[in-house]
Amino acid sequence: MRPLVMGVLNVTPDSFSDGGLYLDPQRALERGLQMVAEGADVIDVGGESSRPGAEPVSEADECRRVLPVIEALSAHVRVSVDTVKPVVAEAAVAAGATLVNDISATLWPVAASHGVGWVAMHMRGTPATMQDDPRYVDVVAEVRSFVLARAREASEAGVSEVWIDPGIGFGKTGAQNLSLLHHLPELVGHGFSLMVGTSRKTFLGRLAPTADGQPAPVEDRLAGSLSTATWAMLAGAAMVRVHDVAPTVQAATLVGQTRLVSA
Ligand code: HH2
Repeated sequence: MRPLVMGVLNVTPDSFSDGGLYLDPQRALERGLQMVAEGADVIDVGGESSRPGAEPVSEADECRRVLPVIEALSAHVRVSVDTVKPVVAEAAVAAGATLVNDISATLWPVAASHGVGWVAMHMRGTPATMQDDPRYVDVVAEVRSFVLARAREASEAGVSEVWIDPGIGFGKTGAQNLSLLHHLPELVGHGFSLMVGTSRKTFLGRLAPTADGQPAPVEDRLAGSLSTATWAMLAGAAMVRVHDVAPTVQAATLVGQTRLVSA
């Protein structure tokens, strides 16, 4: 079986890549269905940007943004909700989401009480402060022990589907992101599925700077996104979170087929 592809659908005015494009629920639904047609296995609906310095959103506004989209899309595909708010997670599950994608790694009680899956992602601090001089003694060991501890807590609380995610770009320098990618196999084999999100992130833009030394703009980060998603899948990620679904599904299919050949 090939690794799963989670398509990103941000119903926000300010997400770093697709902000402002899908605030209208009908447009969001169309974008979601387009990603389903391209082969997405899960659509991750988010109503609050986590980019550094993003404006906080109230529970009511976040619900207003995500719930109609989740309700409509969940008739067609598995839907996850990208939130850090228990109230929003609960309402999203009632609307049809079956996976809580939680960058704060705190919402497992919601997943436990509703019998849905949960993603434990590592972040240093909060989105507002996470990129202020991130330092670790050993980034790989610290991220691994954090996500595994949270995952075990969730498992003990009764969550049967637990994902771990190193949180690429969440309070990490470019070098720390690369180190985490290099050591991804150390997150595999602990009893939890690994998911990874590198899609269009700034460190990929910095690897391919423009002529004046600026990071490549988001629309020019496909090569980095696809190669790091493929890297992650080969390293054992069971799911990648991406904006560019069609090419990533091709890469995932290739990874799945090479596994069959070597079996
Ligand atoms: N990255 C983003 C948001 N949610 N969830 C998981 N599990 N892993 C990730 O790497 C991850 C995530 C950031 O990307 P995006 O949603 O495109 O941007 P924004 O936070 O600005 O809405």
